[in-house]
Amino acid sequence: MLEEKNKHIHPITRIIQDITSVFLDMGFEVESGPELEDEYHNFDALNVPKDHPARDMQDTFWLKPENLKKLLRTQTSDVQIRYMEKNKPPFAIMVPGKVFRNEATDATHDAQFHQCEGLVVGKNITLANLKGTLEIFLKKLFGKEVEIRLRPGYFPFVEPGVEIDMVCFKCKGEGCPSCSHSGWIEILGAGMVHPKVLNNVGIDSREYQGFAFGVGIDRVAMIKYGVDDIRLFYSGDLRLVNQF
Ligand code: 2U9
Repeated sequence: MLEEKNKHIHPITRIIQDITSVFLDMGFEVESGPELEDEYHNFDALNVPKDHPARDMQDTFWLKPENLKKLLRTQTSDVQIRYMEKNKPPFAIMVPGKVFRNEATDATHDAQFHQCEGLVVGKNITLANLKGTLEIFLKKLFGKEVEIRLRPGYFPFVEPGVEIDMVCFKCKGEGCPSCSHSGWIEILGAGMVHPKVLNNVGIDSREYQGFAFGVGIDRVAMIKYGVDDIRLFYSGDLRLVNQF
């Protein structure tokens, strides 16, 4: 694809291409949507409680005047909500995109970053489908030797929610500084779509089930390419981009 030596693809774009191609191969469609959102599609429809801290000024960039309730999306799930408002199941979609959080930055957090979120809705969809699909995804992205485990996790838009870890690449599970000596690296959040979320978009949750997941693209790029500060991706420093 890169015909000339002096052409480079930004590492975030590259990971988005890699992830997208894995899901296209599995029959997913790719969707996108607005970065400037309303409170309903970013929070209410996703079952995020009115008093949830994520809605605070400290965590979300609200646009002025504040009474208009417009914000910079904090997750790409608003796109899945918009898709479900217009389409009937069954479907499998994935949404790569930029999201924003109003928080202090450090080596692993930035005010903007990228996510890839997927959503599968149909009849008789189970947690086994979630586990199988995401195991295939991680093996295609990181290599066949990937080993995963599921732990319980909480996200308002899924029930049950799970966090998915992979055995640490560096120490193969022995424990090292990269994995905080646990032997595992957290890579995905996921779960079965909350019945309230399906009902909010007019899908009968007694007839249909779904699973959803989210992965931080910057985190994948940091792990895959050994980049130790997320802010480098947004610094515009060509010394980073020229290596890809
Ligand atoms: C709909 C319903 C449910 C998407 C999900 C996560 C769990 C998750 C994080 C991964 C790293 C965000 O970038 S990150 O910090 N995401 O843990 N995302 S379930 O669930 C959905 C999406 C859409 C309609």
